[in-house]
Amino acid sequence: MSSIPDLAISRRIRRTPFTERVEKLGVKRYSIVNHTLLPKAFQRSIEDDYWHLRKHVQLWDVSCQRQVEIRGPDAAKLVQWMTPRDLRKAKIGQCLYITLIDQNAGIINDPILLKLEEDHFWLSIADSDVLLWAKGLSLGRGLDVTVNEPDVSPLAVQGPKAEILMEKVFGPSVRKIGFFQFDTVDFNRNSLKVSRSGYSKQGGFEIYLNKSSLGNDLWDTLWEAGQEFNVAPGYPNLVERVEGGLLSYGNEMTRSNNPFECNLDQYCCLDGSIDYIGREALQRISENGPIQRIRGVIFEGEPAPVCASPWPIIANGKNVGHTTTVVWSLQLKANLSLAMIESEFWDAGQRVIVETPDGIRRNGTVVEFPLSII
Ligand code: THG
Repeated sequence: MSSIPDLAISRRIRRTPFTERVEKLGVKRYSIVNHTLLPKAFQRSIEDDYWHLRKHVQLWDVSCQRQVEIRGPDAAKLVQWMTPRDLRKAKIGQCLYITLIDQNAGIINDPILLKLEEDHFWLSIADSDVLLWAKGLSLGRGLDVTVNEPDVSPLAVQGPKAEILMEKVFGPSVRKIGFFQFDTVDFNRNSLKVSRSGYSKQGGFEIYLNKSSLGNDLWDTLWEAGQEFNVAPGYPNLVERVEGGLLSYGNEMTRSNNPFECNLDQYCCLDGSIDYIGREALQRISENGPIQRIRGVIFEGEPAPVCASPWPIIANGKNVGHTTTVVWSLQLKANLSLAMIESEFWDAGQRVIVETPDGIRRNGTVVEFPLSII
């Protein structure tokens, strides 16, 4: 086995308001999302971090979830034009999981939308350059909006003890924030948005730090207050998110997938009552039905090697799909994959073979999505 090569870091790879602190705590590995560092390992094993996340509370530097701010008289019109989700009933203070699609219904991104005011939105984005897409659309359509990336860096507080830690730092009002809603809290005489959301199924909050210079203070305050709750540094945990069925842009979906293929049907308005990019394409796909969908596949054998490329999935002697993300499930004690599978073979219970890169063909079974294992 060759060792993992180092990454050459330049100014093009952006540090965050929390990088100093995560480095002090011994961050061991980074990924890069939206041209920004994302911690992916600290001193403990990913397994230990998984169990810790399910029991205690973690601070995650998810500054790479950049905000694309859309503001001005035509802001609501632009945001609705970018997504098939019906936003007519969206309320100020609400977070909405949405897809952005192109004219072929290919997925551009799957952000969380925060509605700050009637004419003011943040798209809290996954890994693709939404800022340029939104700027291009606004210029092309002559819309009266500004599109910016503000100085906003989310810090996620995740795990079952997130609520008690947040209450200790920001007061009891945070308890009233409902799932996928946000409110404003005070920190050092600054007002910060806080949402009840995050890229795990363990519950928690995201704090949208709007002044980079306060990064160390915010981290230290949560860190010190969190000592009695066994706080630890963390990161979006691959095993936990696959078990929980959370999708990842660039892995389960790319621009060559449409929302149905990713089981995002419930976020698509198809009755023709709203106008958005890709509507005709999406309606056409809906009429014929998608040809493939994301499913789970559980397969046997030793933990599959860590490898980010897709592996073939075989049934009846032919290729019927591919893996998108594979983990060793700590709950199932088995290999668990999210996988894109053709329609004839996507029913739960379908027997398949997964061809792992060590050349071994492993027997597997398709399971429904969302996976009902947690
Ligand atoms: N938080 C914030 N921004 C983000 C993410 C985040 N941007 C990038 C990425 N994550 C966006 N992708 C997702 C995918 C799933 C969820 C959140 C962001 C999620 N889904 C819930 C589920 O599937 O159970 C609930 C969805 C719903 O009820 O609408 O939480 O994590 N700020």
